[in-house]
Amino acid sequence: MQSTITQSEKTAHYISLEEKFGAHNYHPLPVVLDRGEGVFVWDVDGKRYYDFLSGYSAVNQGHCHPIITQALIQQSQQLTLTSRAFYNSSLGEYEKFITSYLGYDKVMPMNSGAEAVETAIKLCRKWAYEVKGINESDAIIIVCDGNFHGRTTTIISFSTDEPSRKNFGPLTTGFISIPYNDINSLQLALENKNIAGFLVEPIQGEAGVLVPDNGYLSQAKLLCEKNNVLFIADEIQTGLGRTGKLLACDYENVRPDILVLGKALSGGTMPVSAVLADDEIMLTIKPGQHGSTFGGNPLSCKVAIAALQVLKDENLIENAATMGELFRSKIKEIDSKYLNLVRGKGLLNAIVINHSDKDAAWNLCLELKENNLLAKPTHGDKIRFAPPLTITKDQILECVEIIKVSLNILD
Ligand code: IF1
Repeated sequence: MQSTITQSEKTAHYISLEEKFGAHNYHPLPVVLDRGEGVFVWDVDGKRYYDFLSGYSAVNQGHCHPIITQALIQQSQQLTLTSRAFYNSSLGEYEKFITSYLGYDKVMPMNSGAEAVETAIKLCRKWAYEVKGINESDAIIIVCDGNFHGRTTTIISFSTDEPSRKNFGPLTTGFISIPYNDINSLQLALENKNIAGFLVEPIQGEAGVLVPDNGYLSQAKLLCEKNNVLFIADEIQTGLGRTGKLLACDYENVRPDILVLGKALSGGTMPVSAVLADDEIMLTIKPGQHGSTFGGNPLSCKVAIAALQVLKDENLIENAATMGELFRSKIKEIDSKYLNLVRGKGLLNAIVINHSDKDAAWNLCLELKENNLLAKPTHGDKIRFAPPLTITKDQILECVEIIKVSLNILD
């Protein structure tokens, strides 16, 4: 009893600090994390949890992966930042590594996901004016309803999510939004000769893990090719093994013209993002036209090489595919009237809760937390399940049991 009181006081202390001194742009679950290793995190009271959020899919390689951490430590003692005013001895090695890993001519290194999406948008526009020949300022990029690509002013300009956009205007123009997973809408939109690009998430994450129909991405890519429009894939969340392939686009053998990566590119250790494209596109941006203080810093480069190497060396992509299959099949076996459906690919999954109480998904997450599993609701009735890709079969089975037992709270 004594220790329970101390525990909650400790947790309350940290929460009150964030409440008082931090901006209120988040509404976290009431758990204060202090340590992580592999698929587990521990709170300040030493309670252990399965992490089914993985830093929004950034921690694909597992928390504090020793090889990634070692790369970080080693490079942090050698050289962390030069700026791009000078060359550094890690950047070229990294650029060679990641372009051959993903099969592109060139990479543009950035930091956050939103920054990389911004970069992709700028690249697409530059290409539209200087290669495709659209009149300046007329280029339009097609996006999809329900998209999530980040939080910058330009990116929220084409968000269809009201809280993301409202009262942040004036907004950036040059985008049109069409229904996701609707090839006819895309075909229609492409009749406009000023279309420069189609920006798409291969699976919509924020929308609640919406998996498009088989063939949607490959047909979309074909239409883009026909119309000389760039297919831009935001694989920030879906990429790097999360969905059971290196890229979610690989399921349909689609090679994006511009590929955007982030999150797991550093294994969750620091913000590292990247934009990949071939020369015709990438070389439209010349010195002085785009950049970033931290983009391509030696520390990020060494960390990203290690993070990518770990994915392959530990067969995490294959593991995500098999563990994902197992997870969905076991969840489907749960007999609960509140469990509407489970969907996803690899280890990017979500369940939809069917309950009259609009707080049911949140309450279920609180119960999951009590039972040592952390997940976060999205859009009220959906819960995303995305553990690190290092998770084992026994752990998946234990977690399904936790979810099954926790669902009883909804009765
Ligand atoms: C938050 C979701 C995940 C992304 C895709 C770009 C970015 C993200 C496909 C921007 C970021 C995060 C950020 C996060 C919530 C979140 C998220 F719920 F919105 F969908 F991951 F599941 N493209 N997604 O998913 O990357 O600039 O953040 O590095 O709290 O805003 P960033």
